[in-house]
Amino acid sequence: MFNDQKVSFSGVQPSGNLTIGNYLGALRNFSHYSEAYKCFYCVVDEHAITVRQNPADLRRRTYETLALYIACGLDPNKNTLYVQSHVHEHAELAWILDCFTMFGELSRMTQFKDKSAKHADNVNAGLFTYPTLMAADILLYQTDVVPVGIDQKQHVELTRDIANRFNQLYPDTFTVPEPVVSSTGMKIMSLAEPTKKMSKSDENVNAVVYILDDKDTIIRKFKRAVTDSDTEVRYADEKPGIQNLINIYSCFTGKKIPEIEQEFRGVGYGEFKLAVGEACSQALEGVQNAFKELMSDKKQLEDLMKKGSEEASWYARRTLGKVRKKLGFIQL
Ligand code: AQP
Repeated sequence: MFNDQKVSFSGVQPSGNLTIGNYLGALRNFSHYSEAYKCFYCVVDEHAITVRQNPADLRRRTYETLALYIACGLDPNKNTLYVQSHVHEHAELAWILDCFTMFGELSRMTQFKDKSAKHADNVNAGLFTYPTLMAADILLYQTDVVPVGIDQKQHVELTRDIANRFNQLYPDTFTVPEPVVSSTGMKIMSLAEPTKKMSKSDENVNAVVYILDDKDTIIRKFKRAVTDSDTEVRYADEKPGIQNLINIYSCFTGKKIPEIEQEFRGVGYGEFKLAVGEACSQALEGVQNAFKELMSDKKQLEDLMKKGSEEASWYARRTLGKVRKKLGFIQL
């Protein structure tokens, strides 16, 4: 909370091309707060380097992610949109919070376990302390709500623990944030392995539908989605592929699960998959058109990055100043 106004904060890493998982689990929900909350939405490029990135790709994706924020409905005049590395207070507060985070807590983070297994040749300290940088991102803005997909809930819960620990020693420093996980789209699964989360860094491009995929590609990917040997479109745990497709269809059409089961009763998987692909590509068309226009003017995107980072820095400086004072650092 800043000056009696509630705050929403979230971010997306430019670590790959954004997926419909990122869109349905996070991005699409950001704009729900634009009217009533002070909103900070950040392209978290510093998080992305916990895994090796090609510099040219990282740069391009940083522009693209900012453009997608706007294309997905975030008005830069109503939301503070910026790039994490442009606001140095994030990294500075992260170091301080490292000193208030326990080794055991970080060791228990599911994402650390998954990513260190996936990148066994590069289990760097940044991968391990990623959640304290995320805590710094959130706590710098006195955040009340953090809209995220379910995979990030554990990190927001750790952020709450860190904030409470700090507040106990130094009262009234941080607002303790709440994770907000939307009831639909909280975890979109891979089309190739439907028991695994859809991820932008998945090497199998057919497992992932990107927000910017064209209609034919989207339909082809859904047609090839792994399902089961049954033919019934039914929402059941033993049918993870179909369950995932029903979820996706529900997110894009707003239809409820029983209604979808009814709509596709007696119809084969082929027809259902085609309908999912069409609903998805139709819903993304407007986002894709807006994205193309935004990307045609890089100078405008840079101006927006500058405006956003100046706004964010003002708030970040206030919180960091308070933290430094409470800790006993000398103010010159
Ligand atoms: N499959 C998903 N379903 C629902 N929500 C998802 N999110 C990610 N994947 C899904 C949500 O998107 C937001 C941004 O995610 P991130 O960029 O911070 O990193 P992530 O959670 O690690 O996402 P990815 O796509 O899996 O990236 P990589 O492959 O780089 O690790 C978050 O709110 C996240 O919950």
